[in-house]
Amino acid sequence: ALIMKPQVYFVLGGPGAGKGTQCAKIVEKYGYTHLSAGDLLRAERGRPGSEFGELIENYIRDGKIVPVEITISLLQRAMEETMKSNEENNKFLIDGFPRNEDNLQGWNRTMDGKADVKSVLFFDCCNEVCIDRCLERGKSSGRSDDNRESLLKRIQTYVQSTKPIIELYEKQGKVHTIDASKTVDDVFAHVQKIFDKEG
Ligand code: UP5
Ligand code: MG
Repeated sequence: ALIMKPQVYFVLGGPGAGKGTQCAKIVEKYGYTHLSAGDLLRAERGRPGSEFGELIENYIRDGKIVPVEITISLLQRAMEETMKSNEENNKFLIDGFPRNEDNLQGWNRTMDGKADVKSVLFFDCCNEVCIDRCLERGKSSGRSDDNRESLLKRIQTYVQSTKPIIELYEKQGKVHTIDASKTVDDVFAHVQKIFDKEG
């Protein structure tokens, strides 16, 4: 049988830019598998017996980026699980990763030749809107990082560490920049233009 390689879109943008919201809509319409690195880390944090639970919680609350070995192993396992039942389930949205140089190097080290990065969806949204959305969500999300103190740190990490990664991919001509400050439907209209072309 053919060994299919995972076809990956990285989905990046500030905290609360709408990555998860748009990924859900892409899954529904285009049949991708959505892997949120943040969700995978939160699940690992809550897994009884996890040796990383406390470390992950401390990093998330401080808006810092978890060492890549942990994140990559979770992503890799999730991709393998998805493709185990059907190899043709090889289209992935990797949401919220890679966020820094350590993430990028870890990905390249581990996944080189094993997965194709098709392109990067960059949900571009100003910091003020990002903060407002997360604070609003924080009223009911239960996320330990949806508070003003954590948010300032998340924004700082985003600007200092993640933006340069997006710029790096931009230089390779791999980035689709999407204005994420519009309504959910308007943002998705732009997303659809991209996926209708690229599949
Ligand atoms: N909303 C969404 N779109 C809207 C729109 N167009 N108009 C109005 N409202 C909109 O949306 C956020 C909120 O805004 C929701 O209430 C939504 O209804 C509304 P969401 O789709 O959840 O945005 P998203 O970009 O997914 O926001 P999220 O908070 O998940 O982004 P982060 O990047 O901050 O969080 P993530 O879960 O990816 O990471 C959390 C932490 O995990 C990181 O800070 C880091 O500590 C750690 N992490 C790592 O260490 N490594 C990783 O690789 C990944 C994460
Ligand atoms: Mg999210």
